Amino acid sequence: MTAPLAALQWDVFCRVIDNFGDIGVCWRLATQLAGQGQQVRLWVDDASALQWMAPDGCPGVDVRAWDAPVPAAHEAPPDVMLEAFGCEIAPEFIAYSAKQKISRGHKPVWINLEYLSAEAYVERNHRLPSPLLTGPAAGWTRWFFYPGFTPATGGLLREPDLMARREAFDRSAWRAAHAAAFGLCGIGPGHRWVSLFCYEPAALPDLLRQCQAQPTQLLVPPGRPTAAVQAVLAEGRSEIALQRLSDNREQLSISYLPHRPQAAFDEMLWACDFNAVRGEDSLVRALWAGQALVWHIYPQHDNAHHDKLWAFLDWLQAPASLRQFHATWNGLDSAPLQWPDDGTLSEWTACIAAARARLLTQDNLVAQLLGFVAEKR
Ligand code: TRH
Repeated sequence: MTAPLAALQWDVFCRVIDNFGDIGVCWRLATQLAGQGQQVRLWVDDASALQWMAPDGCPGVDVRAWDAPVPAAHEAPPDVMLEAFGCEIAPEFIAYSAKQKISRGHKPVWINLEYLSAEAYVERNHRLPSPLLTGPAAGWTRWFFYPGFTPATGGLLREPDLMARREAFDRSAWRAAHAAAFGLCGIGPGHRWVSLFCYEPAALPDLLRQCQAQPTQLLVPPGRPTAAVQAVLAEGRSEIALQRLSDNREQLSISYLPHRPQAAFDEMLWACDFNAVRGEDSLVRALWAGQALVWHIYPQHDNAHHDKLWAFLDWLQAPASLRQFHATWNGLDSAPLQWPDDGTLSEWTACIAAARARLLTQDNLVAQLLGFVAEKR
């Protein structure tokens, strides 16, 4: 049993490759560490998305530009250095940290937090050391830390009070407020609410076409999802006329959403019967939402994402219909998209709820990181 960790100084490093997942994951990590009484400096090369993702900031989290000077003499040096997704901490910071080590006597715990995957290598590589052989930190160890879906991995980001907030969420009130804000009328209890956070799936015209067959409220976040939907509509590929900010037409109503803070993004997922998500962070949040989902996986040039997708679906114990839906949504085969009827949707929801129940028996990522650091210090 590891003793609880005193408040430590964490330096978290994030480089934004594209989209919002890099900073989205790092922000959740930083705030959840701060929620456990830790002090966090978040070094990021592009903090622009935080303006809408986290407009109020967070006590205990100090956001710094990637190329800002190293901490001043009166500031606490790092107890933990965590680089997200192999982003390579700046040499200046490593040199600074090595100098602090000489004066303080003990070196920081250095962690490389990896991407999320359900593939088998994750369990094998989790907690492996990588000794540094050269440079000012020669002789130190960098530790690989893998998030994941099984007890032998680092787990997933989850705030301690998340499920309580999820339970207390009033879905009807959220939907009514959304309808009022978007001037929607005629949205009854029989409507299916669907969120669409995706890249540019080839099956999007099919999805839009099939959504018209029953009363559906489609929530489309800004950026690539909105552009993708509007491109389909403009080309007439789904036989729906181009719509404005929001519109009620026949059975399908589409709302184009503005960017919203992460907590509000989560609530959108809780409010829906079906969530299309993408990347890494929104997938995890959709699992916690416990509703039926489809994952648009981040595509890699060598198609490495195919194995990653199948590994996830295996872990999920996804029924055949949900596997097929993922294959089509991700362009892995050209079978027609089969939008679920009510019975199939219930089956998918039950699958996600069961997966969530398995995950809830495991420690969350921050709890595991705290335990790991306590062990290695
Ligand atoms: O945006 P993503 O596709 O991010 C990524 C990046 O592309 C990254 O390079 C890649 O490595 C990774 O995927 C796998 O999807 P993701 O991970 O779901 O991140 C989106 C974040 O944006 C998530 O934290 C939720 C947040 N978000 C909001 O908070 N409010 C919003 O309105 C929207 C649309 C998103």
